[in-house]
Amino acid sequence: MISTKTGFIILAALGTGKLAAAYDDLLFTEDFFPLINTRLDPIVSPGAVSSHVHHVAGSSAFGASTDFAALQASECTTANLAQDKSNYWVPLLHYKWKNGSYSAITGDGLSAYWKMPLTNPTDGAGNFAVVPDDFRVVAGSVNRVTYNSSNALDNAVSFQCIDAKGSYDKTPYIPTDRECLTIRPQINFPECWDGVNAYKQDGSHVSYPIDGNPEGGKCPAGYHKIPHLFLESTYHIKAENIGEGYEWYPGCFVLATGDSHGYSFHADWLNGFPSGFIVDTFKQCYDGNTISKTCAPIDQGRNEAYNNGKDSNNCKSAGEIVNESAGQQMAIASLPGNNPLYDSSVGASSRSSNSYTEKAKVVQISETTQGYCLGGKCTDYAGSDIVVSTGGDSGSSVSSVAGSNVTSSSNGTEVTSVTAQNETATSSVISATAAAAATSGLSTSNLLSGSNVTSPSNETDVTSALVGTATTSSIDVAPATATAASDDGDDGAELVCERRKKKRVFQW
Ligand SMILES: *[C@@H]1O[C@H](CO)[C@@H](O)[C@H](O)[C@H]1NC(C)=O
Ligand SMILES: *[C@@H]1O[C@H](CO)[C@@H](O)[C@H](O)[C@H]1NC(C)=O
Ligand SMILES: *[C@@H]1O[C@H](CO)[C@@H](O)[C@H](O)[C@H]1NC(C)=O
Ligand SMILES: *[C@@H]1O[C@H](CO)[C@@H](O)[C@H](O)[C@H]1NC(C)=O
Ligand SMILES: *[C@@H]1O[C@H](CO)[C@@H](O)[C@H](O)[C@H]1NC(C)=O
Ligand SMILES: *[C@@H]1O[C@H](CO)[C@@H](O)[C@H](O)[C@H]1NC(C)=O
Ligand SMILES: CC(=O)N[C@H]1CO[C@H](CO)[C@@H](O)[C@@H]1O
Ligand SMILES: CC(=O)N[C@H]1CO[C@H](CO)[C@@H](O)[C@@H]1O
Repeated sequence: MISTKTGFIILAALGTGKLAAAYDDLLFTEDFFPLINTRLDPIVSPGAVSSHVHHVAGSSAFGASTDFAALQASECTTANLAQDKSNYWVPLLHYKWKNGSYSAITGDGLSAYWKMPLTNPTDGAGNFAVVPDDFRVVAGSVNRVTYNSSNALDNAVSFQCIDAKGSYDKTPYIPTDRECLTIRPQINFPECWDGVNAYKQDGSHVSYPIDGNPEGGKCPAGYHKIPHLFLESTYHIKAENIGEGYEWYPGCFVLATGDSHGYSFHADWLNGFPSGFIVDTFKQCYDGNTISKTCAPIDQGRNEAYNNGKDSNNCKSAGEIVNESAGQQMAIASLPGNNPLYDSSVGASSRSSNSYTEKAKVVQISETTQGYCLGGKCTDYAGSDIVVSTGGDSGSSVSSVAGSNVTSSSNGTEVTSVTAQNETATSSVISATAAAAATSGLSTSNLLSGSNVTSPSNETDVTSALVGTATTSSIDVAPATATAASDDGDDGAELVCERRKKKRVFQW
């Protein structure tokens, strides 16, 4: 599947090169399984909890302070190119339910297209600069609130929509005039570099070409051409990837930044390639006219033997996570961080600036914390110290949280359903819970289940509780990994388990 895709794109790119001289030519592609969805950003917020949740792919070392050395030393990557120990991340896409809660949309991970600016080299054909090992770059801007079609940065971001009629349209914003069956936020990275700095906070170590076209062109004076990265994050929009009851309406998709329009979309690349890899590969595989279809470093990198024997499908995060839910298994009342809903086309003023105190912390990932992705299936943080997010626009109602010893830290938070941590969900356990609820006259939709579930705050409104009455002391969660096998047709169980049964199937 992947090689078919690659083959197809190479052909398409060669065609493009002949017809439209202004576009860069493809060198190689990469497909990434998701690694983790969490509120960390080692480029923009090193060592700290970052401002919004990221959909992260690549090296297993990803954490709050990851650097080139940590990437190179990491065990594996979720890329299908073993040499690439980089991390890449974008804001996660969420669905806003009509009741105001949010669910993360299960994504396909990322795809990268490495292109070489063959058609407009500034320093002579094939003479590309090699970026430093600790090169870092952020493409796009989280603060952008305008769109100017003459501006390369604004043109770098787009949303590809495939609708039910099969039409395949690209807009600079998230479409609101039709339902997309597939939506793909995507971005071109700058392909000009100042030749000196590995990173500058203001982004001036890199630049887009000067003519407004982010996909190829002349660099500003003093900047050198570097390989061009185009990054896609694909979401298939259906109940399976969002939650039962999903229904499209204009404005229902919201980036983790709180933005329903999309101008704030951006992406980060923390370099983890072996020194000079991309330019060396170009030199080895470009025959002066086209890129060879067989290219030794790429062919070799597709082999899992070079990824410590791990297929990109079973490379698991060994880095860090933030102790909160990203809404992947249960809907959350607000987006993690201080990210109330806003529309980036209305201008900066629509972005509210609540006073906000960060409560969440950076935690080393482990089997206890869960919260990582494996084979395209992602779970939320489930450590004992989970924080209920209340920083957003929908006030104090938390529909559900998951974790062992779940506590609602915020005063007045309404918790209507809690599931306890501890794995091995089986249909019999879930049924037992639902059956116990039925016999005790409790409403399954307000079921508080689990061992040692406590509601410490007196203001917390727990509408009903079922503690310790199930036949096992460790009532499931086994979140996303619970499969359709647990669908025993018991409607009571469905209510409790609908989110955790979401299939996290990575598909191409
Ligand atoms: C749009 O961008 C171009 C090129 O950067 C600039 O010259 C022009 O002033 C911008 N237009 C507006 C309305 O900002
Ligand atoms: C997680 O969040 C809680 C609540 O704010 C905090 O007190 C705790 O220290 C955090 N856990 C870790 C391991 O940092
Ligand atoms: C849950 O709470 C009990 C009682 O406070 C405590 O003994 C136990 O260690 C806690 N479990 C976890 C996983 O934190
Ligand atoms: C909002 O609706 C979703 C989908 O039905 C549900 O999962 C979530 O718990 C609801 N939130 C509240 C606060 O009721
Ligand atoms: C909870 O909120 C109420 C009213 O807003 C306040 O009176 C009370 O002191 C708060 N309790 C805590 C523990 O913060
Ligand atoms: C909770 O509040 C009620 C009335 O508001 C009070 O009677 C009760 O003692 C409180 N419980 C605790 C544990 O503080
Ligand atoms: C994943 C997990 O935390 N599993 C635990 C479930 O509970 C049993 C018994 O308490 C533990 O042994 C498991 O480690
Ligand atoms: C999983 C867990 O924390 N179980 C505890 C529940 O509470 C009983 C009694 O308080 C403990 O003995 C269990 O270890």
